[in-house]
Amino acid sequence: MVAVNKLLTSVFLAIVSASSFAALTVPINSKHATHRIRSISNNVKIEVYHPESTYQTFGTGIDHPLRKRGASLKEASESFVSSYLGVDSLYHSGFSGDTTSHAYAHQVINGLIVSNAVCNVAFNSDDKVVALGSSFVKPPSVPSTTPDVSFDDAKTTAEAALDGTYVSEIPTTVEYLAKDNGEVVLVRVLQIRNEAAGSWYNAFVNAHTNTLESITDYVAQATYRVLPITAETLLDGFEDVVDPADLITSPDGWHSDGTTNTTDTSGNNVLTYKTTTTNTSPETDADLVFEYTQDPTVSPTTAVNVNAARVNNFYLVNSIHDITYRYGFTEAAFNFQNNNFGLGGVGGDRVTASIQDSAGTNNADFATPPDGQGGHMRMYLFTETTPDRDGALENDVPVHENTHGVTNRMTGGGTGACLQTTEAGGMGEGWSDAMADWTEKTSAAVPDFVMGQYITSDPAGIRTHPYSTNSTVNPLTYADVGTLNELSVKCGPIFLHNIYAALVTEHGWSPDSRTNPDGTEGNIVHMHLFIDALSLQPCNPTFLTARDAWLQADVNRYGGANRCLLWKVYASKGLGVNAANHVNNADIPSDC
Ligand SMILES: *[C@@H]1O[C@H](CO)[C@@H](O)[C@H](O)[C@H]1NC(C)=O
Ligand SMILES: *[C@@H]1O[C@H](CO)[C@@H](O)[C@H](O)[C@H]1NC(C)=O
Ligand SMILES: [Ca+2]
Ligand SMILES: [Zn+2]
Repeated sequence: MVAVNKLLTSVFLAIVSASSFAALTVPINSKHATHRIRSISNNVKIEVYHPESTYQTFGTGIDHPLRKRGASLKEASESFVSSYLGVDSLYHSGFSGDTTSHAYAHQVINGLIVSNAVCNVAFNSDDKVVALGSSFVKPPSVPSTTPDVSFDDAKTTAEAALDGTYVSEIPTTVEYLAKDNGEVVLVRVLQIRNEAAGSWYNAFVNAHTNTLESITDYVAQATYRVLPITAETLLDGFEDVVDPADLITSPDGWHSDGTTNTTDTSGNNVLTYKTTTTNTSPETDADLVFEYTQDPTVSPTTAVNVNAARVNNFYLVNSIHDITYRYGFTEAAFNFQNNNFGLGGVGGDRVTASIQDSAGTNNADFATPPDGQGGHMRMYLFTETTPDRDGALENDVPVHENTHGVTNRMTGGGTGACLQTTEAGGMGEGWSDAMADWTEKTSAAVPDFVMGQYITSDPAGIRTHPYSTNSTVNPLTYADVGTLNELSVKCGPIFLHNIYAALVTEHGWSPDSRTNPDGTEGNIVHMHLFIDALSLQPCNPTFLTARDAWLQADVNRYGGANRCLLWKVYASKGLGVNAANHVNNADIPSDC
């Protein structure tokens, strides 16, 4: 989602000193890394829990029992986890990228998986283990594996509690669920969706007591906060882009699903529509010339403006598909495509993008169900100006939303369930902003980055601070994570903006970074580390484990060449070597 509370942070700003954070004492929210309160409706809230992940990275790697024996990812990861942690696990998904292979698994007790006790193991090209994340639990006792509650009764409970209907094409399962009191409970697991309301959950209903125990929320959730108006004229940045499809990453172009060609805003990666999924363009163009000039003087709902918005959104989602594919968000790495061309992963899951969605205003959201179920983007109108403005016409917004799909799919092995805690969700918001920051660069300059200034007609945009290397302009540090709600946890991209700046200063800038990931320039290095770290990091990462995943990604791909550069940036924002529990630390390794 893109909306944010600007007022909240003004409170702590008064006490933050950008230059000396050592003396700062902040209330610690110890639940940020493991819990999150989800609002189902105005009067229903549910606090979800994910056992804390431990995360170890191993530099150039450690041995595992089946190393160099041609074992499958499943065999290698299960045997390593068993020997290293003494825990039984069941492989869920995995893939091999260009520098690392990744396996994702669940803990197993009495033959049943524990839904929220997971692990991920990464192997380098030498078949050594380079990273292990795990949130395994040791319950004092374990309830019977036999449900007392029928599926129909659990379904009734879940549908009533979540105001939606069971998604019958997704098989229901019986699993264990770890609770924050150390117990595990037996649960029936089923998907519940309400398309009109835009809600989409995985529901965990206690199979002995028939109560809703927890949810996974697939939607990077919408809020409807109104933003301040300041008068400013509409920007006009439209230009014609000819044949933008990257035929390496979208081999049949953007207007084909591999079997059928289209002449509207639908293809293998995305279907963009207004109101109904068949409303993909009133004037389909056999020559694929989609030139609609936005008329900013009339309502966004005027036909020409609907078309301009639909085409722009289609262009952006395809572009993000193609760019992130180049850097590793492939079919096997759980991306969004209908036809996977036999390259792994589960297909049938292109993004559907609804523009000018009538469900809300002044926001946007993106739902990321597991691999094989389509991602769903909703873009709303922004009502702070006359006429209204269209979120689909400010590139920051669709890029931000689409990136929720990338980060939710790549973290934790395509489950869509691994950015669920407050801290991980907050970083998700940050990565989405950072992707927009990256895609909008046209030179080596690294100006401050502002999100959402067009839709709000506010030069300050929708975040509390611009992203800036200047700590007066953006004083947020790691310590702020402990005090803020997730919408305001924007420290992730603050680090990322500054890491980007440092990498470009060190290694230069490539104008071809969107299609050529092989260069050595800083913007290319940055996007490799960004994408690589997503698959490496544990389920529900914290700022600390996400940092460690970046450092390990640098070892895997660049032999650790950027280690000191990264540490210096992290330390400058409070995430130094001895940072912990949302208390800043500025230490860097002694050899840096
Ligand atoms: C579909 O489009 C592709 C690429 O634009 C083209 O090569 C192919 O011949 C088309 N297929 C059909 C059936 O028209
Ligand atoms: C940082 O921003 C402040 C406030 O805008 C400005 O006064 C200062 O000159 C900036 N510092 C640098 C190094 O640009
Ligand atoms: Ca897929
Ligand atoms: Zn968001």
